[in-house]
Amino acid sequence: MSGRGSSIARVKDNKGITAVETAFVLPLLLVIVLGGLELGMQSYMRALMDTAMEKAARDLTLPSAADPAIRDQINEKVTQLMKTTIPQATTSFSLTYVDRFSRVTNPSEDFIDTNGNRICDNGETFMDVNGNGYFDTDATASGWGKAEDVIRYSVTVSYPRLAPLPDALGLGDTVTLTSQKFLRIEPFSARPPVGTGSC
Ligand SMILES: [Ca+2]
Ligand SMILES: [Ca+2]
Repeated sequence: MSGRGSSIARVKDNKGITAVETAFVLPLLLVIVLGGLELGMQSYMRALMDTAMEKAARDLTLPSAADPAIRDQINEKVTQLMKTTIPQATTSFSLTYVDRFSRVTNPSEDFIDTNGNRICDNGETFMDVNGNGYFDTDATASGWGKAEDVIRYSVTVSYPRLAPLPDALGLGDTVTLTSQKFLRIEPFSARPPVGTGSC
């Protein structure tokens, strides 16, 4: 092959290599850019959600929050704030309660473990915290609770993923964020006494 012919061949080879490199690099670059945008939006939505929940949790400490209609209004404010950024955003709220903060991490009702086996048995006495007549290893209850109870108020926010990231990344089409706040109901009324039972 002449020198000129060899140069032309090298140029063609280089173009081929460049085309192959572009075919590999472009999708990767696109994923990086879209992923960055997605993470930025998630970060913003999470900050927005936390701000909304902070305000909602403060409102829930007011006596008026004992009214379910008022709590619905508080939830709606959170929802509307999330929708200001992404109108398709949906929210789901949850309220549960226990009688004290330590029961958030250790939700079992207390009992007198006379035989030391860490199980409420053999007629051992338990404190029926949730008043259902039974010993519960998890005394967490749904709803608003009563005076001095500790409320766990949580929200799940979902919205369609903005960037069409490949399913191969396993990210799915929907972004789901959660936030929770703990607050104590003020003793606006007398706390009812806790009964006992026998396992
Ligand atoms: Ca026992
Ligand atoms: Ca019980």
